[in-house]
Amino acid sequence: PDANTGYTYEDCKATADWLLTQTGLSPLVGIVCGSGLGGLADLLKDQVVFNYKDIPNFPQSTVHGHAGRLVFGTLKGRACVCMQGRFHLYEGYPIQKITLPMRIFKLLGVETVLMTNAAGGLNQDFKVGDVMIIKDHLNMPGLAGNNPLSGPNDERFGVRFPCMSDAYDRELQQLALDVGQDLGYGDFLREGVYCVLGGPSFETIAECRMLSKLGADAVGMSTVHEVIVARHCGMRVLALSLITNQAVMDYDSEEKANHEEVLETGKQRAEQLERLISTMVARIEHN
Ligand code: 6GU
Repeated sequence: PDANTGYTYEDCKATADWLLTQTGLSPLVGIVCGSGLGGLADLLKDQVVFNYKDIPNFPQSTVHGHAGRLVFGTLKGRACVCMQGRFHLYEGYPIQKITLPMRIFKLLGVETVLMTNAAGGLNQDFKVGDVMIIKDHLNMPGLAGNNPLSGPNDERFGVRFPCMSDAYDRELQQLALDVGQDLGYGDFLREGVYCVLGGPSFETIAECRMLSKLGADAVGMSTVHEVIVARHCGMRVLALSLITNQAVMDYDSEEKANHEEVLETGKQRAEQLERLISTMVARIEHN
């Protein structure tokens, strides 16, 4: 695979078949765990685990807070595959490499993808520890020409010009709200627009103000690329942002965004987020 053309369908098929021969499992649900939120993978029963470095074509995780493992198993009796650790633009990978696992999910038989991430809160009504159900996104790298679907299009995955106005599945958003209410999480569940940036530097104050004016409620460095590739090949998507810190919007503020705070908030809310997702998995319907 090269940076301009990405992986071919055959490359993806080879990786998926390699995994299928080893596990014999064809999960309907795929999960991608965000920074500090990988504990969910540990809840899977009857695990079959692969280190990313052992999977043909797979990139490696290089970020603290991201293990690099693909975990197969069952959650509430449902077969799942879970990425414990994801890939980011700022790690230096070509964008097609970051999103390769979505195509592997598809070829494994996954129909629904649940994603989490850690994000900075731009919406002034949000508090640290809030969980935002993503209803739409602003794709800053994409607007500037860095889209994971750039390059030749293979129709076996999807169409050349996929629609993104329905990127985030409405039914799954409603299910997340319902499950959240049932678990007593209503107080910290929010909805909003997620803005992705390339990172790894956090935003300046002026950038945060700009993003807020543009309609973003939270800002981060992941998820959107995966969502685009997942939607392109017809999987349903739900994505949740844990607001791990407030983006700094004010020149008087003493706050400084940092990765330690991101991981610390992750720890405090992780268990509830895990319960939210596993309860959703139990209630997701597949045809
Ligand atoms: Cl404040 N910004 C970005 N870009 N990503 C984040 C974050 C902030 N907090 C967690 N992830």
